[in-house]
Amino acid sequence: MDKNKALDKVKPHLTEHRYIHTLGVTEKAVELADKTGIDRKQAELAAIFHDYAKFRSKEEMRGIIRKQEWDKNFINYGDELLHAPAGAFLVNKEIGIEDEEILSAIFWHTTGKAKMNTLEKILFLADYIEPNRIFPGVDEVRKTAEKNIDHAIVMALRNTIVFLMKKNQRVFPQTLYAYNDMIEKIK
Ligand code: DGI
Ligand code: FE
Ligand code: FE
Repeated sequence: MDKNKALDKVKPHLTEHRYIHTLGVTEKAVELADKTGIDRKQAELAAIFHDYAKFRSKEEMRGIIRKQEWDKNFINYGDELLHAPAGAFLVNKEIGIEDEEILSAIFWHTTGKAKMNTLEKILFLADYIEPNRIFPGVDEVRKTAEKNIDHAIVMALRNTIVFLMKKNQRVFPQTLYAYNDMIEKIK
């Protein structure tokens, strides 16, 4: 699917703000794909559809996760997690994307996981550092990403884990596994 067709398809599902974020993630993901030598069209499509389910009802998303018998923790660890696995499902069913690597990158884009492949890493990081993001610490991660993508991912994971801890929220187990796995990689 070409870029403009994909953008036309995702746009009605997003707010203006979320669409602008999506354009930023797409730009970043393509840049990181070129840097790591992976397929830029694959990175582009994963980025365009990564937040496809963001505005679906929580009940619909929970229903999908239950029916697919996916990790119940996606339901138990905070509603923000629902749109990633639900999005992978809906992008496949409604848009017809069948590339398992794209679907997996969308599935894990919020939490990360242990042993991420390059596409999964790129989408996770692009979502965090795309140019429209403004939150404390993002510039430091952006600068680090210029030099070392794995280092930048560790920083993003650490920031997210600390952010959740400061709000007395639980951390999704795979996010901790992602951190443990990436920490070993940068040694
Ligand atoms: O959808 P976006 O806003 O672009 O970004 P995202 O998919 O990374 O979602 C960010 C939200 O997800 C943010 O509110 C923090 C939350 N989050 C990320 N990792 C975890 C998490 N929430 C919980 N409870 N546990 C996690 O491990
Ligand atoms: Fe998201
Ligand atoms: Fe996003």
